[in-house]
Amino acid sequence: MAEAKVLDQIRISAKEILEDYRISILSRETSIIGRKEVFMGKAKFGIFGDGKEVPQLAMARVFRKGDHRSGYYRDQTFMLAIGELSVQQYFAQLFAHTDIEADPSSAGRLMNSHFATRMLDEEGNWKKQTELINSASDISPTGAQMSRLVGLAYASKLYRKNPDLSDLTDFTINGNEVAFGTIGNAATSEGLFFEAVNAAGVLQIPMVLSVWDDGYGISVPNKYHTTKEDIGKVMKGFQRDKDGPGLEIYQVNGWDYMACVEVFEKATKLAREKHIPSLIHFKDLTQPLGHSTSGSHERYKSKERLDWEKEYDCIKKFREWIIENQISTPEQLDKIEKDAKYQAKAEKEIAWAEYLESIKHDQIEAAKIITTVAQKSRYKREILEIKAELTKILNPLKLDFFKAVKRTLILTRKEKIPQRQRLINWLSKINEDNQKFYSSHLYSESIHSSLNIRGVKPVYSEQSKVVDGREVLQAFFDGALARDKTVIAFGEDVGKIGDVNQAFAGLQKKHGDMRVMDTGIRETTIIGEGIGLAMRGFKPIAEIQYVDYLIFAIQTLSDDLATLHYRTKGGQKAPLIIRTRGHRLEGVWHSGSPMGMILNSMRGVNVLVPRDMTRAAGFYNTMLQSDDPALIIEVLNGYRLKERIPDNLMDYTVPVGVPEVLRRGSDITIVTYGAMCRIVMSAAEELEKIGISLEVIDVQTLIPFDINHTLVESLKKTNRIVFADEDVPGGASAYMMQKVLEEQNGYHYLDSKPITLTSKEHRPAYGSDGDYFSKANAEDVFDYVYAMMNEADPKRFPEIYNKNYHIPQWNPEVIDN
Ligand SMILES: Cc1ncc(C[n+]2csc(CCOP(=O)(O)OP(=O)(O)O)c2C)c(N)n1
Ligand SMILES: [Mg+2]
Repeated sequence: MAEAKVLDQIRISAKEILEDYRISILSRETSIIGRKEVFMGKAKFGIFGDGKEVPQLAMARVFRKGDHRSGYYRDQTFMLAIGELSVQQYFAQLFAHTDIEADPSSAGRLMNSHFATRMLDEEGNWKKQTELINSASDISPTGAQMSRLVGLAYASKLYRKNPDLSDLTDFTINGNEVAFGTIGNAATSEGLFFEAVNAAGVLQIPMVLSVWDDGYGISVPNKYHTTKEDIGKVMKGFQRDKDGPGLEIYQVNGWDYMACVEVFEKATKLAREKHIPSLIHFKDLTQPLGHSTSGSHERYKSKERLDWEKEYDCIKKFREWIIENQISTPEQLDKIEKDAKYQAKAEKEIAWAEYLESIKHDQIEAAKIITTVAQKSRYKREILEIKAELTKILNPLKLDFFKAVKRTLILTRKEKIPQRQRLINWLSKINEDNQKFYSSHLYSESIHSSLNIRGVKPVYSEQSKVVDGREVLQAFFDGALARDKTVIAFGEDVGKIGDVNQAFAGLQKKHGDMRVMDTGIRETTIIGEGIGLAMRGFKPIAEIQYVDYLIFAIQTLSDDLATLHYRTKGGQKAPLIIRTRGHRLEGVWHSGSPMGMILNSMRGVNVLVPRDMTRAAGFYNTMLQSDDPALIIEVLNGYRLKERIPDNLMDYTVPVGVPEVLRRGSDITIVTYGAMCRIVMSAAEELEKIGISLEVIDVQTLIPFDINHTLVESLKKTNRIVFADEDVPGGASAYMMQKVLEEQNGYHYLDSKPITLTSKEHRPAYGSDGDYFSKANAEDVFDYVYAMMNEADPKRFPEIYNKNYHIPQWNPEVIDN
């Protein structure tokens, strides 16, 4: 009777419960073995999902095809239960096996327990998500899964509310898809968590967010993380009630299987049917093996706590519950345990054997060739010692062989031994392989790569209208929204007023509030929203109001967006366009041009810096056809400058990686971008008057940068070069200099010291004078260029100032010393 009652209540058969139990044991055993493998030196680091098994089994019960997960490193039980991970694959990742088949989540690129499903086919196109279990790729920064979770859930809402999209059945069936989030208790202290939860409450989206609360974040107990030590309690203000919509907040003991199943059923029903978000606080979870392999939890947990954790281990409780309710017998459960443990061990062994096999071939080859070189070399003894050292290494890695080969080649560098060539060939093959294993897929490698989008020149006629720059963009965005129903735009003030500079003015009214939307002030979640939407088939244009405020979102941009394609080795992508504006206007927080910061943190995202709105429109058009993500920075003080709308506005594109020569000249090449183009051009006119001929080049795109190496061609002609921008000294100007002088071998052609002309180190001061004396201006360009000519030909270009007036970066006095 008792049995029937329980099973009736949760509508799960005894068989299913026992299968869940089996998976919980399989998962736990995987953790236990994994930890040992790390301690044996077979993997570098291990972090496991022990102590969180039971609620994850319950989550897997309600998760359907088409749904998405955005979680963190504790979710192995869920991934096993949902059938998207095998124990063997789990171990392949632990061992850093670089084969996609072996580790589909990351092809050995991520540390263990960073899960992902392969959402793209081999050509880089989306698979049919509605027929798949979808898991966004995990990242390590705590709480960072939250921002994209909002986008993954929001997509369902947009799909349901916009009937025009109902045929996009690869991504949605009536917006029924739920986005499941998971997060640790300690990570809820991150601003990302609160920002995303608030956004979910505002947007009313199908998000089911679980907090796995084990009382700790590494060694730090909840007392230091959470007000009242209870995140569920703290979140009560978000509870939907008579005052308005919000989230449904639940609190459940994570060791209580039945309660876990029930709560997921309730929360998921609300999400799927009504798009009401939930937060479920799973309390009283444990960490039987401690936080990770980095240290034991006995160091910081009291005996009482450790005893309690043993008592409340969720699997122990699950077993007790099964027996108590006569769903199975202890003997039967013992048998399940024994089989599951056996399976975990067997799969681990296969994973290890396959990993070894994958590197063995090259190693044997290297060892063989080293021996043949040794036979012919004067350094036979030393080389054989190198080889002997290799054989002493317990689990030799690729790098051990690589180093040994290099040492052998250095030793024999003066010898003419034919076998040396074989070693060199081996090195070059390994290098090539390793490029594929460790460095591919930073950018799209599909036919939709932005590098494949050809440039289409603007066409003008007598009918071409002359308008404010912002109207060029407005016309383009209008056309883009009309042309492609998956294009959407959102950000602070983007909806009703059409952004602070009016490029979307009237477009919400025309295309609807499911296409052009206002958001709250929450930059990092704006980006996350864009990532999630892009991962679900939209072409989002996410706006950050000023480039100065991009800093709030750098974490999401850098850790999530920029790494997504790389960290999944082409398994996932987010073709998101981020629109922002900057470079120059007023004061410390409205004039920034932190391009170096952006370039150094966002490799993996195109960084495009159009000098005017026509160029910007061309870049939007390029990127809307591409599957690379891009940041497009418009010139903040250019919206009211007059431009002509190209007649072919919707066809015209600006290619990425192709600089444009704005002015031909013969004395000095000046390389710049963005708002500086106009300034440099005006200085060039003044310089022309006194007989100095500037070649002005707008690089247009910083990532990718001058793919055809045209800048060095200009330098070959002028032999003098200046890199000018509005970043701090050593910022993007240094990046450009490295590209031209080092990558393009520009140093060969220099007759003068190469110069960077930048803003001051501090942020720009307010007002026109503050701007003038903080940022590079036309007079600075003139002075720097003139000083260069003065040094080259003092007779023709006598010094203008005396030695008391110092031109930074260019002071002949300093150079003479
Ligand atoms: C932004 C960030 N800060 C610090 C860390 C280091 N770190 C890794 S896990 C962790 C504790 C997380 O605890 P919790 O969120 O409770 O998850 P649990 O590991 O307990 O499941 C910390 C501090 C990190 N990964 N990311
Ligand atoms: Mg924790």
